[in-house]
Amino acid sequence: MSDRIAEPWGTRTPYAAGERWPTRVDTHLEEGLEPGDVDRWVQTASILHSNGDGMDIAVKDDRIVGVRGREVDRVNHGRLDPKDAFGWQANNSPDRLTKPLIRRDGELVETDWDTAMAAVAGRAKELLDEHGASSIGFYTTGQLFLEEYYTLALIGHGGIGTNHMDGNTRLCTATAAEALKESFGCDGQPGSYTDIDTADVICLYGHNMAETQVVLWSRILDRLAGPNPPTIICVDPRLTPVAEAAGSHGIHLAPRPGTNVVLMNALLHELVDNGWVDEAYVQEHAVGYDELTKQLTDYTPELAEEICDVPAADVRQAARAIGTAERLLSSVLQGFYQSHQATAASVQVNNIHILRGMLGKPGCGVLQMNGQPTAQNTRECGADGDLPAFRNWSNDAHTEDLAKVWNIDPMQIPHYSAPTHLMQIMRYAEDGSIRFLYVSGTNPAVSLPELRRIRSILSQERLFLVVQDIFLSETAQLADVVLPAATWGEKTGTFTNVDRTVHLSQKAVEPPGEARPDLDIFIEFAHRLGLQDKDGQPLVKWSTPEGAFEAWKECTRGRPCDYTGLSYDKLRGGSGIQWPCNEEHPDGTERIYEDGQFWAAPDYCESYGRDLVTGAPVEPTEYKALNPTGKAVIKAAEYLPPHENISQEYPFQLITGRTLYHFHTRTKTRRAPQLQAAAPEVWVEMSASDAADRGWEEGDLLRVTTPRGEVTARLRISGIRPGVLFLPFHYGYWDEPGGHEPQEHGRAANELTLTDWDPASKQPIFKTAAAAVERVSAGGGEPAAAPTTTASRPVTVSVPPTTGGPAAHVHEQLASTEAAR
Ligand SMILES: Nc1nc2c(c(=O)[nH]1)N[C@H]1C(S)=C(S)[C@@H](COP(=O)(O)OP(=O)(O)OC[C@H]3O[C@@H](n4cnc5c(=O)[nH]c(N)nc54)[C@H](O)[C@@H]3O)O[C@H]1N2
Ligand SMILES: Nc1nc2c(c(=O)[nH]1)N[C@H]1C(S)=C(S)[C@@H](COP(=O)(O)OP(=O)(O)OC[C@H]3O[C@@H](n4cnc5c(=O)[nH]c(N)nc54)[C@H](O)[C@@H]3O)O[C@H]1N2
Ligand SMILES: [Mo]
Repeated sequence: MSDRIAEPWGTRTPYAAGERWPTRVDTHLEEGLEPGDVDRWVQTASILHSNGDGMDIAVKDDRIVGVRGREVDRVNHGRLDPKDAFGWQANNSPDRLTKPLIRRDGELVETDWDTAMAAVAGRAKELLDEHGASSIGFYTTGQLFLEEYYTLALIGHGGIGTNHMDGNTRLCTATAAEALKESFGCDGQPGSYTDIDTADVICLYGHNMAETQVVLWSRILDRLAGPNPPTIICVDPRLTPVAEAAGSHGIHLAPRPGTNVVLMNALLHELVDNGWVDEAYVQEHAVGYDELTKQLTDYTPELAEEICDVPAADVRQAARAIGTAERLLSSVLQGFYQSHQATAASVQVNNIHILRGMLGKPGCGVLQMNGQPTAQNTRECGADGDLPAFRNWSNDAHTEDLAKVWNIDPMQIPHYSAPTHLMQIMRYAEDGSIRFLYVSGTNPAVSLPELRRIRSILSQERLFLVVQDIFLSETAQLADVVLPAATWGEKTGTFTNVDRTVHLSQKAVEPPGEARPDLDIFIEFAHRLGLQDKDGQPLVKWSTPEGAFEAWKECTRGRPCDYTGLSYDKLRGGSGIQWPCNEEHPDGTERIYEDGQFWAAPDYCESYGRDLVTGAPVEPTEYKALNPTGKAVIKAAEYLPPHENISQEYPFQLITGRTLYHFHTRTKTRRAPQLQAAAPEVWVEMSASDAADRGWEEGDLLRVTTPRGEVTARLRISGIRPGVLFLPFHYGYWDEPGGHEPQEHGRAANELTLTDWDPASKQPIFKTAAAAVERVSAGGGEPAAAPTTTASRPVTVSVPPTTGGPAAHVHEQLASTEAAR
């Protein structure tokens, strides 16, 4: 047994380099139930992060009553993340949406499906007739299933013909995709989670894996607890659990937020200077090396010390570890993707691997991480605006090929310019050219930057807002029509994690009330619009998830993300399987780019790349000249200062992010009592020296302001670097009296963030803003209610530890006890 709130990573199962990671099967059931009481176990995978942990849902009397990790799954070997152990309770929540809602005289009232869908399709048709396809926008998520994204992409790109389609993956891993496209010509992770089992150096760039991919971090902890542990390098301005591990097993570099490019360039500078470069690999498999070495000249460790405020000696030490590693694994996440110069910095991580020839070999992965469980599919299927199966919108042959798959005219597929990214979609809605916005599985009224502006855009009279959700979120409260969806456990489909592992997630129970799978709702929308192919047949030709999957397989034939060798049957029963999976690789593919061959040839690549400073797409002819044979592309980048800098008025850098116990806007984790109790309300983190300078103490009530708004929160004095504030972004307003906006004090971090994005990936910047902070009142010795087990651990006073008690017990079955049986 383990209290999974007090010990989120559970019991250690140490192993040595090259050994198989031991299994540990975690089970959590409703209080009073034993495994023998369960009627059936239904196969699925995690939906509350991108790790893709395989699990089974326990069903009793047609209700979900718990979960168990899947021992046979390659990803987790039986383990569960605390969010998965407890988060399923949200499915059973009494306040699920069970009927469609429609706005009548300003109020949302219950209605039937026919009325709701007639209103949605009717308004879309009117607008198509009057204003054309560009009056219609779609904004989806990284939390639906592959089958749903593919159907939505077909409707948007192939049927309606709008270029205004994006996913919240824009806020999440647009930079992961862009960095992979820039360096390797195509999205898709080179590495595999099994690289953890053999790596001797593991670098985590702006990635608090301990809190955000708990099971993957457990795998690293088990290596650290075994013989010959790897060296850990952590780049993060906060003292996260990852940084603490790096402190004892490697190096923690805590740069000023927004200076990642300088630090990366300094690391590369040292690799080149010390000859830690695989010249033969670079010569044979890459272009752009000479430009890089020229760019690096000035980026000495001393410059990094000056700009990033990281000791030059630490930079040298980290570079030596990276430069002399035999098997180097890197992972990158929001500390890079949502910070200043996102793509430019992330690409430098790829450059390290190219320079060191550390790709396509065991232990040598780059994980340009995902965050959401199904974000990879949003990107693959084209629900983020890209063309399905990594087709290149600026290559006419690719559009023609796609049109053939869909049996439509190529001219019907918009490809005259890059797809409209989300922040631009919001701008078009603001200025009135987009009149219809269909939002599914995301909560922009809490998750987008500058919320005051977003609320005013979404609540406009002239915008017809459709929201498809499972709860009445802050965004749903602003809608004209709300469509109640079925979710994970209540519908069947597949999804793909960051290391390309495809899992089947099966329906375990009926959805509540009249809630319907997102797939069924999209298909009905298409039919009501009368969308047709060239022969006058319905454009969407499937009516079941498996039908959609089979159609998707055809769409991927011959493309990098080839699914043709997969089927629901093949995915049933065992472990998830990594794409590409086809005739040549019937059991999937552990690592790609094994032979230094990339998907970067001009006629095959997904993208010709962009200018990292201006974001302008590279012209096809330019790309052909630069990279005629499809090698890896080394792209150099110079540092540019952030747009919003600290000043006398706003002297702090504000970063925002996550805590282990909550998922995003908490629509699910708030409804799981164990998780909510662990992190019940918003807090703000500040360093001990900044607090002492002001005479402030743990628990004082502070007001944080930027030119956009204010947030009031209790002070947690944590291990964050001086000059920086941290706010978790999980706390919106739906569970406060009053609903969708702040009544008195703001508490959503995005009241404060700015409208700005990376030029190449168009990912909004959530991690560099200038802020002021003042004290509203003293806390009277009462500490902030922030977790003690995570990056928010208090450093000045002793605070009762975060625990979960009996309700948070997870049963662990360790491999050794199993063998002993
Ligand atoms: N518990 C939990 N897990 C989750 C999620 C969740 O909501 N809760 N969400 C999932 C999703 S969608 C995502 S995208 C991932 C995100 O996972 P992560 O990226 O690991 O999480 P974040 O907290 O957003 O940011 C990571 C770190 O970036 C650091 N950082 C901020 N600014 C900078 C900078 O300028 N430079 C550097 N080097 N570091 C910086 C922060 O201090 C923070 O510790 O998590 C996934 N997993
Ligand atoms: N300040 C700041 N802002 C951030 C970030 C940050 O680090 N800092 N991180 C950004 C990142 S990386 C991300 S991924 C976003 C996340 O931002 P959001 O996507 O807005 O957050 P969620 O709470 O996950 O919203 C998902 C919604 O989908 C609903 N839902 C869940 N399952 C289903 C389903 O099966 N069908 C349907 N139709 N609906 C469903 C949920 O109830 C919820 O309302 O936030 C971004 N915003
Ligand atoms: Mo994300």
